[in-house]
Amino acid sequence: MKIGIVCYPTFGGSGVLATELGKALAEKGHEIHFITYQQPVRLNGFHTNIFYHEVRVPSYPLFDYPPYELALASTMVDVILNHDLDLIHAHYAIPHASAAYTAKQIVLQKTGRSVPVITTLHGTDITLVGRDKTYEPVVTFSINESDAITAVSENLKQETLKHFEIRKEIQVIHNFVDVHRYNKKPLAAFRQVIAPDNEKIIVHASNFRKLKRIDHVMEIFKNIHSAVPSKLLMVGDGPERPIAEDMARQFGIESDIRFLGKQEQMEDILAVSDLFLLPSEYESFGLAALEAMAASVVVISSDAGGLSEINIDGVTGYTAPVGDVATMSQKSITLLQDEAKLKTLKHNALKQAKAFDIHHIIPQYETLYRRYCRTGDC
Ligand code: GMT
Repeated sequence: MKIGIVCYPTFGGSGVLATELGKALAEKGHEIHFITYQQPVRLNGFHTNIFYHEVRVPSYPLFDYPPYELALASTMVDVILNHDLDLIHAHYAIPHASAAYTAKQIVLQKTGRSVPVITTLHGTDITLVGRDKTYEPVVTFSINESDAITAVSENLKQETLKHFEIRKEIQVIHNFVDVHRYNKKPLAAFRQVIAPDNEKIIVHASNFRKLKRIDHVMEIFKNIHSAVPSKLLMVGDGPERPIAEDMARQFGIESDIRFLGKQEQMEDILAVSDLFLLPSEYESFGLAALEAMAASVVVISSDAGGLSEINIDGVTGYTAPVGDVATMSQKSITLLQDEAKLKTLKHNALKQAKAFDIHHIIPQYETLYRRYCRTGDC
């Protein structure tokens, strides 16, 4: 099939997921057209079945706010017509689902063909931004006008139904991970540089927004550090980073924390890590946690949103209510002091990640796409 994927090209989970989906579909012989304002970060290397169409927003002195959504819709029309796309898969409702709706109407008027639009809801498009009165009517409308809607967790499906008037079925297709890619041997030299005295390695990765509770990451690590020789790797960047760096200095543990910034080779970092901390206020799914589990890293997380659908308390890691820093710290310490238990949970984490392996999930998207393809075409 010829599929247009519209997504954010950044390090955020929705963009990562959409890019990995496109790459996997291309491997299976589909023709994939990414339509976005920048080359997606995970779209590296050449593939004969992958095309990238950059959305350019011409700037005019009149525009205080460049109309990205219009440029996106026009680019989508162009790509649909010139490449005869079978369908558009929009990741993240704002503004992708509404731009896809506009493009669909234009193509319908021009050619009489109704191009199916599938919208995948990822999280903050529903729980934060989408619920804002400024956007809500457009979000509700464009979700309802999508031919199919998917959500990345059962929790996100329920949140969507609770807060929006949705008249259509929402199918849950969980996020996925390529276990083969993450389940790799640790690089001994890298571990040696990070933890020369064989300290435990704790890691956190996110966009450092308030919702990620970076302050709790720092407090949990302070507690772990006081009981177990350990190092903390902070991967990513965002508004809370200066606060975290300040906290590290206040706690006097700055020499045992490395802020690595945005990283593309997460698998190498995870391969040397023992625990992944994700105390977020909300996660629709927590793709970063699943990637950690695929690298046999035990996850200590909050139980918010869809996190409990992947991180099973006491089995693959531990969960605690948002803000319960004491429990998250205590569970981490007890586990790090018990090698046998740590080994068991690492094993369980990998086993659980395998249930979300890319090879199980891609066929679910393909089955969905086939429901909307042109008669006899696929
Ligand atoms: O978590 C973020 O801030 C990024 C955000 C995004 O839209 O890229 O991630 C959301 O989508 C991911 C992929 O489906 C999920 O794994 C994240 O849990 C979700 N984030 C939130 O719900 C806060």
